[in-house]
Amino acid sequence: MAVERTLSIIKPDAVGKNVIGEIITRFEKTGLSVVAAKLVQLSDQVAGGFYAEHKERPFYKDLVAFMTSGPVLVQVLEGENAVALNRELMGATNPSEAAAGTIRADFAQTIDENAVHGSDSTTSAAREIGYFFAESELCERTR
Ligand code: RTP
Ligand code: MG
Repeated sequence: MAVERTLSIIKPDAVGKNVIGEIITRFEKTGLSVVAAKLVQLSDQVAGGFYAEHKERPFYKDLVAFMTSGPVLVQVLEGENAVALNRELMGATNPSEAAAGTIRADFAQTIDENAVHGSDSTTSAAREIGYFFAESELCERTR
């Protein structure tokens, strides 16, 4: 399997609950390594641009309001099969449908405030990583 990078965001609800460490521990325990990370307060413009693909969806306005409601931890995870592995650890978008033991099952209550984001493909990952990080900010770990 290929070593991949994926963009992970720990959303304002989870940052507010002080579970950044517990969530990152899950990534580290499954072989994913943090190669870049920053805690940031997103502006409307940055959050709106990040979720531009959802601009016409009914939940877009609420999504941007939520993502700007407090700081988020934006990070790049690296490892074998990182994109799919991260999505597996996160669980379904709606926490009530997320498999037991997943991050969303354990830390999120609603589809609107669901603890984490993870890139959904290697193509999205490349775009999303570039949206938040310069190439020079990505550290060498497993490569
Ligand atoms: P994410 O992008 O945050 O990793 O989540 P995802 O791929 O599982 O879900 P996506 O379809 O990309 O939706 C992005 C985020 O929008 C919110 N959402 N709300 N109320 C709704 O029906 C609804 N659907 C999506 C969620 O916060 C979701 O994570
Ligand atoms: Mg998505």
